[in-house]
Amino acid sequence: MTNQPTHCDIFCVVVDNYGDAGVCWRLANQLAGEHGWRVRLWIDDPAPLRLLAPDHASGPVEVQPWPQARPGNGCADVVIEAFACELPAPYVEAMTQRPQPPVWLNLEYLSAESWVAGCHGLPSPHPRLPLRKHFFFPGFGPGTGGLLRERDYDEKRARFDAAAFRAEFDLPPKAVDELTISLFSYPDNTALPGLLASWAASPTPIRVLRPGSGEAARTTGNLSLYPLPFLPQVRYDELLWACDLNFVRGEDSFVRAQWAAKPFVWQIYPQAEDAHRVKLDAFLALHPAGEQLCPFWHAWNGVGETDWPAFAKSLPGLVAPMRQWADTLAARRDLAAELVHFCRERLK
Ligand code: TRH
Repeated sequence: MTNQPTHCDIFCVVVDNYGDAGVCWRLANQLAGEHGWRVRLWIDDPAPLRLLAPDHASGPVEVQPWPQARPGNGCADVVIEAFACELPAPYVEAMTQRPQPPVWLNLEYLSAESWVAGCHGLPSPHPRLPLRKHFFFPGFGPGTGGLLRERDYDEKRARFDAAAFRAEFDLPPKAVDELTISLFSYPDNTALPGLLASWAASPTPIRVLRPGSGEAARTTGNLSLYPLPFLPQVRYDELLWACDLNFVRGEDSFVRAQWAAKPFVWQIYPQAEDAHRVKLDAFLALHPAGEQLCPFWHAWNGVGETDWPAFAKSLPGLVAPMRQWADTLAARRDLAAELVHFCRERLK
C-alpha cells in the first residue's frame, strides 16, 4: 500500500428501522476517525442519519445520497456493500478499470450461529467480471469479523455522570430502591402490555425510560413511564449506562447493551418462518448467563409468558456474567480493526 489514505465507499440501503444505517454510520466513523481512511457513505434514505447523527455533516465521513447521486468516475480501494444491497452496475464496471481491483466486501448481519466463522472471509467470484467479493461476518467468536467498538469507549464511560444525565432530562435523582430501565423494542411486541402491568404492580418503584416513543409520561402504580427523545447514537450509550436493565432490539443496540455490561433483554428482529429463534438460541448458548436469561428472553420474543418477579429476582446475579461477557468480547480485535487488517492483507 502507498502512504495515501485508503479510500473507502460504503453503500447502504435502509430496509426499515434504524439498524442498517446505525451499523454503517458507526463503521464509517471508526474507519475515518480511528484508521484515517477517506470514507464516503452512500445511503438511499438520509432520514435515519438525521436522527442517529444530527451533526454528521461536520464529521470526517462524507455522506452522499444514493442512488440520486451516483459515484462518478473511479471507485475506492475498499468497497463495502452493506447487507447485500446491490451496487450500481456502472460502479461495478468501474471497479474493473483499476490496475488492481478494489477489496470488495459484503458486510453481513450479526449472528452467533456456529457456521459464521466458517463463512467469514470467503470469496465469491463475480460471474462475468474479473472481480471477487468477500463475505465479512461480524461475530462473537474467533474466526469472525468481531463487533463494532470504538477505541475511546472505556474513556467515555469513565467520564459519564449519571446524575447529570438524569438532571438534563428532568428526571428526579435516583431513589435507593428504584430500578431504572431503558426500553427499546418493536412496536408490536405482544409481551409488552403484560410486562407493563407487572411493573405497575411491583413492590418497589420502576422508572422506564423510553427513547423515541413519542408517548406522554404516565404513572401507574409503581411504574413511571418516561418518554425520551430519540437520542443521537453517541448519547444512546449514555442511556444504557444510566440504567440498571436495558431492553434492546435488532443488531446495533443489542451490541451496545453488551458493551454497557448491564443486565439486558434482547428482542431479536423477527424473520420469516421463525428463523430468528435459532439465532436467539445460538446467542443464549454462548452467553455465560444464557440459562438464566432464557425463559424471560424467550417470552419477550413471543414464546411463553414473561415472569417479571422471577426475572427481577435474578437481576443481581446477572451483573457479574454481563461484565465477564463484555470483558471477553472487548479483549479481541474490534470489527473496524478486523476489517482494516483484512483489507491490508489484500491491498499489499
Ligand atoms: O432499528 P433496529 O430494529 O434495526 C434492525 C436491525 O439492525 C436488524 O438486524 C435489521 O435487519 C433491521 O433493522 C432492518 O435496531 P438496531 O439494530 O438496534 O438499530 C437501532 C439504532 O438506533 C442503533 O444504532 C441504536 C440507535 N438508537 C439511537 O441512536 N438512539 C436512540 O434513542 C435509540 C432508541 C436507538
